[in-house]
Amino acid sequence: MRRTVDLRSDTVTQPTEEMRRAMAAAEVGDDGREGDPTVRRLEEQSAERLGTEAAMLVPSGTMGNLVSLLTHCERGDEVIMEAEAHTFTSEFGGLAALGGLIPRQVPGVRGALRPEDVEAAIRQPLTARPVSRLVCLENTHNHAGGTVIRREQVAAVVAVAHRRGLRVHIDGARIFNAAVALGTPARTLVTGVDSVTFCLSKALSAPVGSVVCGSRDFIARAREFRRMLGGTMRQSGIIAAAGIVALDTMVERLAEDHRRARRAAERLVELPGLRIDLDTVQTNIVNVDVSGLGTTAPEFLARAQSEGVQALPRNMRVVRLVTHRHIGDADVDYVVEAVKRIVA
Ligand code: TLP
Repeated sequence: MRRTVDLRSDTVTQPTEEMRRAMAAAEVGDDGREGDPTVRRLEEQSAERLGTEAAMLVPSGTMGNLVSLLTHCERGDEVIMEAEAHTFTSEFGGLAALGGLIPRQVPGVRGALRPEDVEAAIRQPLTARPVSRLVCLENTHNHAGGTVIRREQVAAVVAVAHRRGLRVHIDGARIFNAAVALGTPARTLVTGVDSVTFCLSKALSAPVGSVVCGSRDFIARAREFRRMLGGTMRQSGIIAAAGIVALDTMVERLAEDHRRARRAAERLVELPGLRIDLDTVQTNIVNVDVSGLGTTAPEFLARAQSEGVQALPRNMRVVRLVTHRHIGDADVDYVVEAVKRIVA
């Protein structure tokens, strides 16, 4: 039977009933003045989970990353990041346009920066050179296909960066996917880093919100940049209430999304003309290269859409499939059958 399966992103997840109830009942205050008690609770809980001194709610992952970069850097500074980092490819160049920062793209291995490549990219402090100030990591790495960065890999980059006087920020939009996939607490994956942004509004199913975590001093300064960017909200406990439910109830179940992504990938890779690097299918994202079909990703997706399957192109050759809370086993079966018809 025909159905609609939305694999465009885990951002399409709807808030749960429990989130809606918590939002309706939330105790709130003016977060731009004396503070909002529910936001404070979310921030304390987030700091505790990520093992940092403090945390701050922001409206989006994009703002969380930008605020963090602005807080760490001065205009003209250079920020080392993986070549396909979301902050570089998909945040409208905000770091350069709004922060005056220079992105230095370093190709990684399945999304992970190698410490020796980071070291080589750090500039010697000479006259007229930009100052290498910050290294950004992304975990999981969206473009590489939701790949995880292990704690040793993070620690190795942190060691190089700190030895050379640079700070480290993690775009952890999907850090809990990484934590669940590795069976490692999120706080262990960010040990030693100077700041982290994670998102409540993706696979964790909250309607809005991301959280920036760091030291007390870092967060105090970040609050000024959040206000500058218009990200200081008022009775935002309404949003935070859903975020608390997300952290309490939505983390462990991410394993189901990972299992379904894997199941989809293992079956799709059997079909002629489709290429998937199964080693990259570690969490809830599957990159499918459709160029072997003699078609482009947008053409393939138009066919998929007519079968009720929605997804987004990564580029002209690669389609991205994202599993999430609204995708069940029957949806995976349906997608595989629909793709079989397209391939045929
Ligand atoms: N990613 C979104 C879109 O690209 C908008 C998606 O569907 O995957 N870091 C990473 C690694 C992300 O994947 C995203 C969003 C962000 C930051 C930005 O978060 P938002 O959309 O909350 O600004």
